Amino acid sequence: MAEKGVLIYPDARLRLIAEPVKTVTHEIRALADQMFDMMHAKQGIGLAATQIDVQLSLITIDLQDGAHPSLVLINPEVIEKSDDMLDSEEGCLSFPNVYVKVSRAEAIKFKAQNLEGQWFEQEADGLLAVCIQHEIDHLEGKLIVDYLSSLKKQILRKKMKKLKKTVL
Ligand code: K1U
Ligand code: ZN
Repeated sequence: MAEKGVLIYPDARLRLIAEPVKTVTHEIRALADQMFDMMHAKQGIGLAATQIDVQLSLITIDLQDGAHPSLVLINPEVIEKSDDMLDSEEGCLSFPNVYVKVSRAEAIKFKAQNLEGQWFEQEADGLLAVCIQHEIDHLEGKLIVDYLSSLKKQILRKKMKKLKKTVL
């Protein structure tokens, strides 16, 4: 489970689909710890294992707002979505300095396993719901760029390639 950093678009590994976590082992708990460290270092509020080149269904979330506790979601799945939608400008650690307007369900119910391997269900709304949907997209190889028209997608892809060559 070695990792070097957060993968930057258009790295093809961001398109890989995560495998389910079979057993929550010490290695999985260590991976979650490592992901929290990386996410906090980059001032993110969420991170999917796919973003650090680990194809396992695991996400970490920490809104750091004093209202929502941090979350580790193993094998997460959305089981209900509101009809009400929320449009927001989403950032992504795999797209430095890029914000894309994405429309997502305003409220969701999800299930996941925790670090003890126990399944639980929870409801989320607002930024937490948006962040969980964004991270589950990562586990499925889907990225914010996929919510853009093909022309805007092409422009962003060129811009990111240039940025990767010059800065990253
Ligand atoms: O998945 C990621 O790359 C992390 C991403 C999560 C996310 C942010 C905003 C909407 C949906 C999902 C980030 O954390 S990018 C950083 C960012 O945009 C942000 C940071 C603090 C507060 C609010 C947004
Ligand atoms: Zn992201």
